[in-house]
Amino acid sequence: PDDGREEGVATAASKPRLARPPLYKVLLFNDDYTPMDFVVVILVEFFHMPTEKATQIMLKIHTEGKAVCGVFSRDVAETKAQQVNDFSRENNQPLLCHVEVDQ
Ligand code: TYC
Repeated sequence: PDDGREEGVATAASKPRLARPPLYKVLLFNDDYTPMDFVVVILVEFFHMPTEKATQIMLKIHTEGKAVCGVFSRDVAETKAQQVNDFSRENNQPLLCHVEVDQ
């Protein structure tokens, strides 16, 4: 969908402008082992969601297989996914967090 951002097109009448860098989605994936409460804690602590929204997103992942938890710059998205995966492994949970480019 059109997000209203200008393309980085230079014309004779305008200064060249750089297009804004792409955004990246951070997704969480369902599995059969990670406790629901653990996923809610992740969404509250790493994605700053209120508990009610975190619970809704966790149930969406549980029923649909995955959900977008946030959209960020590449650096922030990759750092967040790494922190979530590190935290999950430290707590012996298989929960998976991936980054993909926001089309
Ligand atoms: N399916 C898990 C269970 O039934 C809960 C779960 C939800 C796991 C979301 C991962 O990203 C996830 N305990």
